[in-house]
Amino acid sequence: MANFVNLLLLGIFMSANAASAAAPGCEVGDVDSMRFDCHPEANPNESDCVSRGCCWRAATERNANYTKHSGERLRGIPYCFYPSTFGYKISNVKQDDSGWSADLSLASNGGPYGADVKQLRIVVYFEDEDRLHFKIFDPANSRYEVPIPVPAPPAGKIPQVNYIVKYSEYPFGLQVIRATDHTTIFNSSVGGMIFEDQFLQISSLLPSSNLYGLGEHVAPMLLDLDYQTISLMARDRGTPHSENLNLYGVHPFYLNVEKSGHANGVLFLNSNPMDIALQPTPAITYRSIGGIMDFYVFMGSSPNEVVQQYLEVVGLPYMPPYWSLGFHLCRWGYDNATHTAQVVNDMRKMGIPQDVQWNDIDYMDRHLDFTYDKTRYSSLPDLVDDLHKHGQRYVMITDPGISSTQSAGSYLPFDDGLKMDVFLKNSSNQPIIGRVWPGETAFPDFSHPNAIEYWTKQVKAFHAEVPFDGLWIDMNEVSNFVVGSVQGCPNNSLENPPYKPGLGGDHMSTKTLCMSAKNYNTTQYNMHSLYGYFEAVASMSALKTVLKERSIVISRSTYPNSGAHGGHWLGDNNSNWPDLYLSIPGVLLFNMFGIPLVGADICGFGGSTTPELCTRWMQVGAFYPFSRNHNSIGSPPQEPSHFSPEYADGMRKALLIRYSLLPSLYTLFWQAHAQGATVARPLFFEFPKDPATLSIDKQFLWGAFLLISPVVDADETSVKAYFPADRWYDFYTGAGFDSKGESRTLTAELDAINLHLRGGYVTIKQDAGLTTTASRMNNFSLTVALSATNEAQGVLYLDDGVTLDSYETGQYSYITYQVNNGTLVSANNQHSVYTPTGGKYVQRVLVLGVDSPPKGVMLNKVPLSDSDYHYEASTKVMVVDLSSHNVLINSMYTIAWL
Ligand code: MIG
Repeated sequence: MANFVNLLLLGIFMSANAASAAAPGCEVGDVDSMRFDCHPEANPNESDCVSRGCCWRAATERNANYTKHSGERLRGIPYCFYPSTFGYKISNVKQDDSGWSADLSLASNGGPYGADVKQLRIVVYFEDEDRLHFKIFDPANSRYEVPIPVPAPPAGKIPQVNYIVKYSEYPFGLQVIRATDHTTIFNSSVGGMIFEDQFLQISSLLPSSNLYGLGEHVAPMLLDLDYQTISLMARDRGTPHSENLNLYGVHPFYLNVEKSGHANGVLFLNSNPMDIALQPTPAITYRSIGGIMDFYVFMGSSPNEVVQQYLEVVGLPYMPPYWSLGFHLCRWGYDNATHTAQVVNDMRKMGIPQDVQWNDIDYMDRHLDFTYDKTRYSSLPDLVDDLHKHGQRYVMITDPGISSTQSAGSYLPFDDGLKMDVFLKNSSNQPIIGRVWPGETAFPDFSHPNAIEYWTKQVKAFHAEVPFDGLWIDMNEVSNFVVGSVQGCPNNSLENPPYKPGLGGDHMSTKTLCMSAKNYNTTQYNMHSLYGYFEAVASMSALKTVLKERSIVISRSTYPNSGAHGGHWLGDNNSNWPDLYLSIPGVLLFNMFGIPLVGADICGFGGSTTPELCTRWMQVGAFYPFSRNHNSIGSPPQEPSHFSPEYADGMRKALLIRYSLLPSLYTLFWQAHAQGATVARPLFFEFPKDPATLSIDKQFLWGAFLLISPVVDADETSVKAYFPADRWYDFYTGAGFDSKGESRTLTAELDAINLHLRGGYVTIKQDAGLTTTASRMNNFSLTVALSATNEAQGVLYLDDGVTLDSYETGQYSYITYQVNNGTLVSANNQHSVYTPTGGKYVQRVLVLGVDSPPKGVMLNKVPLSDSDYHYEASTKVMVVDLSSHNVLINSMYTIAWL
């Protein structure tokens, strides 16, 4: 009898399944790639799947394994997928001046992670010619939205826009189509949309699988769409072992390059922990555990324009001080100030450029912020003084955790924090206490209205003791050595959300505070990944008040808009070759995110470097926009001055080239600040129509004009470099060649890094000194790299390098260079207010690619004497010596050759 019942139940069960597989809407799964995963958690099975209102069927194609991956994530073609009838229905569509709005009603099963918001509202803003903005939210209950500044939607009439927006009624989906070429940029008409309190999901078809971004992660530049799930939630995680693990920062922005070479981008403005699932369809699925759906779609249509359009929303990068583009030296484990000073002296003695010396937590008294050890570091103020006397700078680390265990009255950073009520709180409204380097600590809530005043006070007090020049803000994910707090965390739905993103199997509060910890007006559940961002805002604000000049904040954790307040280093890498290589896509990624002041720990943080590795790393690191050698405690020394001349010479040479190029690098930073350009950029940004460039991340460009082709492997004496179709010139000899889009094998001895100038661009150099202070006293030179049509152009931005808002207040000069028909025109007529101190001159002009010996050269139409120029027939380089002609760099002049 019992058996009979079982059989009967089984029979019913099976027929129900048969019905479900054939259920309306399940045909969508006939094409494996059109399946969107309805059961991303571990151990999917048919009955769970069906009870979610989804379809269950084995996959037919390759990769039909649907196996466990990374411990708990699933990877492969889903067996459990959404029917084409799953989601919301749109009604009540109303046009207005700047877009339209509508109601969305749940018209099928909702999600399995809690109560669904059955009535949603969508508002679509036609914000700009190339930017669409839409929000899907709960009209009845206001929910957390990301508090970064974004442009207000236009009040008036819709401008002329380069896109068409369509929607499907049921299931509701939005389609955004670029008008000029009818490419569908965003398309969520695939079903599976869910909006619950703690689970928001939306999928979109991608126009192509050339996808970049979605950081922070350590991975090759081109994303893998083979059923990969990227998790985003700020986490203190050195050297992740999987490319998709969540890391220090959160940037839910991607850039996509279409077959045509046109590019588009999408920002999901959400700061809750999330998974982003990629599949080869190609398609993307966002699964966030909170907030609202707030999307920006950027039409491009070039990669450079996509980044520009993105930065118009999240904020342009700030303008760094000139000195911050010099070389920085740091380590964890300088036992005392004398040791630190010794390193600086060694660098000077060896004649290796250095602008900034740093200290790690070693300098602190018992690891207390805003103190220094009066024994080991008693001479710290003298060290800083000495640096300043040599035109150098000093930066030290500050951690967010403020010791909560000092006796009352003995440690103002804690006492002030209590008084000003700025600490994050636990469920009983007391400061939540974690454990970091100083022991038990409270954590400032940098989003608190009092935070800037509080932090400025501490920065100011410490600056009166140690006159530092910038702040290194570490551990701000926020990092915590215990899970949640010293008292643990309450057991509630914020700590244990019904859907937990990947996170490599971590708890939500692994290495951080409880999710239910309270910010001023919300919880860490929402604001966790903004901790470092708000700390950077407060730190830059404090520095402006205290220093009254430009400075740097180098932050480990970042979020969109962080670039407006400082830079970033890529965190704890290791001294090995793969990490040297991966630093390049890391740097390129953050340039796409609007944080161009970025670099990796040169020579590697953890582990022991080797002289060869460190030399190669110093050479590529000399071309990181932010160039800092940093080392972990216990690792052998890796300061350039530590190596024998065989190695140190190659390091010095690379740094001297960097220093000679600083006027051009600084101009790139200004273009980033003023126009949203990238500083270091991938080759595909300049050559998007050349498919060979789409995955190149072992070479990169500075702006449009300098190609950097480093050695990233051991024991190499050559490097294979790709040259997109254009004219290229060897940086060292000036000899040029025309590439048809080809790889070349270049000699790469240990003493030099391969560099090529791109035809069509004018590079502005200044003779290198050993500091930027010294370099700025030197004269300039120009290198004109002629294109195949004998043309070139360039710009130079000049200011004093330190004054706040030099550009905004007009205290700068802007010089343009135009070259054609054998004539270079330098023009200062757009803006010419700043003149370098003492007046600086153009000493030399090199013209590369001059086909035949010049018959004569004229400066401002006056012939130069024969001894003022010469021509190298073997390289086709013409050198014009202007040293006896007093040509000011910021003046109008012409140079013509026949
Ligand atoms: O728990 O301050 O990423 O650069 O040297 C480690 C010591 C804390 C982590 C940073 C690293 C720094 C180190 N810090």
